[in-house]
Amino acid sequence: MGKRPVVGGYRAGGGRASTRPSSAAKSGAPAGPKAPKPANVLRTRATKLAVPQEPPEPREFRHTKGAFGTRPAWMTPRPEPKPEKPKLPAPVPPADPVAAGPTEDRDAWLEEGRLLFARPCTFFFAAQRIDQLPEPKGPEVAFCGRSNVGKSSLINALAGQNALARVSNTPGRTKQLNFFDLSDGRLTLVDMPGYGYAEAAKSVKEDWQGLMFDFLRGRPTLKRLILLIDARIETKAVDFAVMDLLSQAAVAYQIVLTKADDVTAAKLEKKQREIAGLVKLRAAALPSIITTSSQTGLGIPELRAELASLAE
Ligand SMILES: Nc1nc2c(ncn2[C@@H]2O[C@H](COP(=O)(O)OP(=O)(O)OP(=O)(O)O)[C@@H](O)[C@H]2O)c(=O)[nH]1
Ligand SMILES: [Mg+2]
Repeated sequence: MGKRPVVGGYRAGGGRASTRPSSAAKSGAPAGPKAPKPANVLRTRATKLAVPQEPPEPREFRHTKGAFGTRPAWMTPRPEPKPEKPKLPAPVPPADPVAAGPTEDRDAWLEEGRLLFARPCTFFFAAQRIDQLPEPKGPEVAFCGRSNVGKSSLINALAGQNALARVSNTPGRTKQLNFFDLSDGRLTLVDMPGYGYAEAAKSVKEDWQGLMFDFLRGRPTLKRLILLIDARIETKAVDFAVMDLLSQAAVAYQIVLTKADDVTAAKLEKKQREIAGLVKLRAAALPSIITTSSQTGLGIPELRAELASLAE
């Protein structure tokens, strides 16, 4: 196909033909095939002016996993520095699980308890009414607390006998005042009916509780009441009511926590603190609390020693 003719500056068939002399013509160089450009020729104005610079520091390229997938660490906003926590007062040291007793000559103190309970402990009387009580013959200690708190079990553990007092899973097992003679009259232990037994008929509850309170109020030989509180559960309103009644009747009482084997160490400590706070507010309550388990024997030597201090 031949070249189209140029007419008045226009190529026939459209398109303007250039009338300018070619750069080759301007320089006087002979027109011919274009020479290849050297590879390092910078073509743009900006890049021609650009001053060659040091290559940037290589960025650390850690990836973090975020809500939108993995991204480099430098894209992740830095977390705000955490405000400093206000300093809390130093924690109160945990209550000694068996806080009773002296720190000096403790072994001698414990030995007194061991010797007392090494002697025979025998059941000798049951009273269902207040006018049936046995003649007082020596110092007495009564064990009182909610139904099922572990009163009978604790008496068995102290005496080192399994079946001295009747133990039962059914609350309300002990329905009378049971008297046990320890070491030929040196001390009498009294196992009391429990209070706060929700299932019991109202008349029955009144009988038991009436008996319990009449005994507490009118027994001159009663040296101390051991008030049992279940370490596993919250202290109930009825327990507070009994503490108030004991204060009114001016009966000295000591709180013993039971079933410590069946509670976590943290919960037990919380309970000990709670009870320690309670006894501080009640004049008739002894400040020392004994934590026990009839199953593991925790606190039993300490409770024996406490009771030995009341024996004749
Ligand atoms: N894990 C555990 N269970 C205990 C402990 N002491 C008593 N129990 C259990 O608690 C239940 C009630 O024990 P009891 O000794 O009969 O309680 P109580 O206070 O005499 O009860 P009432 O006579 O009904 O007022 C029984 O099933 C015992 O086995 C203890 O130290 N640890
Ligand atoms: Mg009982």
